[in-house]
Amino acid sequence: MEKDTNIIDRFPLIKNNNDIVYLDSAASSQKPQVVIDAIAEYAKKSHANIHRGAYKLSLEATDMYDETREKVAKFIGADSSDEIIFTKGTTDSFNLLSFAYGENNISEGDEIVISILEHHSNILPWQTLCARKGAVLKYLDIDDEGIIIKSQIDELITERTKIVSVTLTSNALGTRQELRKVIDRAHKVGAVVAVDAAQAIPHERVSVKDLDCDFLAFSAHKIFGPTGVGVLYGKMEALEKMIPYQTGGDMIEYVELFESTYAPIPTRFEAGTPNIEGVVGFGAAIDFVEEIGYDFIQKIEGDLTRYAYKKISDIEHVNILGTDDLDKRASVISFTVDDVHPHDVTTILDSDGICVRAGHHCAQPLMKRLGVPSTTRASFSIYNTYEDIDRLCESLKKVRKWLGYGS
Ligand code: C6P
Repeated sequence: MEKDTNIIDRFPLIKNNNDIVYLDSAASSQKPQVVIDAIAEYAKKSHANIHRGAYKLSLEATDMYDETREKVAKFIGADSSDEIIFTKGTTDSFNLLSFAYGENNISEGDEIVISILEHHSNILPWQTLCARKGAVLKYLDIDDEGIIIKSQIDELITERTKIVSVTLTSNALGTRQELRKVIDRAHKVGAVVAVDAAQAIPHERVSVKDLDCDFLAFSAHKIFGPTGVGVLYGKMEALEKMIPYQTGGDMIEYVELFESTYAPIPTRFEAGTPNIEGVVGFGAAIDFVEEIGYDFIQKIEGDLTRYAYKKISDIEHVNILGTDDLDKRASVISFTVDDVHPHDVTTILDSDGICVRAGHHCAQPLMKRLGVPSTTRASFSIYNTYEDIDRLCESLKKVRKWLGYGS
């Protein structure tokens, strides 16, 4: 693959740092200039607090904030921008959801079903809800490829199940899940379904209509946007069953001495001054994705993943985890190196300027299930090249030799 200089030119950190090979976009993607500019222009020309001022500058900032809400709604196919709640990120979205929905809709003996693939942010909020309410947390298991096993779905999701919360793409393995059967079964038994789209939405169009999920969570910083901004989408009928999570400024209608009434949805769930510049930058990130298109993203990432999978598989003592069916894999490759701890692998790669992530990837139950303490993970985005992968592989071949192994 020739370097797509057009794309690389649009990402200043990539363009200006040839010494770095950034292969950690699953943790956080780099930002294109248009996103950086949108944040800077907002700060230079349009900043004021929102929903408060009757003056023009504040109204303009409010319009910009709400414009992104419209863009997100259109981006994921929501019925209305009122179904889009801005949060700090996917973690915040799940904490909001588990408290605000769980408080009035979960009782002792109810069951919540998640999968063993989940990121901690889609585990701990349910653990704490279950502990508060005396509910039971259950896990869907995976097969050797890292795909949720379909045959257990009917047995695990029963009349007692009230919430099913599952990821569309695993952050640790990169496996993409086909959730149709899970979602249909959950709805059949009257449960609501939340989908973690944090690792899916950077790579594929995610439609809440096609999924028919009740809730969806993702973060802006994994899709070329700023950190500290995310989304909880909810079908309006599901959002109406939620109580406020955080209380205070902006989320109220009237406050009396001993009781208050709340603002309409979604403002009801956005207490305090939000990350306005982050939301404005998020709007620019969505425009950027719509401009380049998912076909373009998938072509580049698909080519890179196929190339990397083959090259990494060919390295002796390196073991890739998850499926070898690359259609079921996002642009993420997790691997172990025989006899070497992933942190040592990462340190050696870093000495060659290669940025990959090592550890349990905030998915400790999955690591246990896979029988590994941790892995090294390389993830690719549109600004990566075959040359980046060659550099990764050259460095990887040195790892065991550096540590005194023959090969
Ligand atoms: N995964 C990774 O390196 P936040 O941190 O709130 O923006 O996103 C949390 C989260 C939730 N679900 C999935 C599937 C995720 O991958 C993440 C974040 C990063 O894999 C940081 S641990």
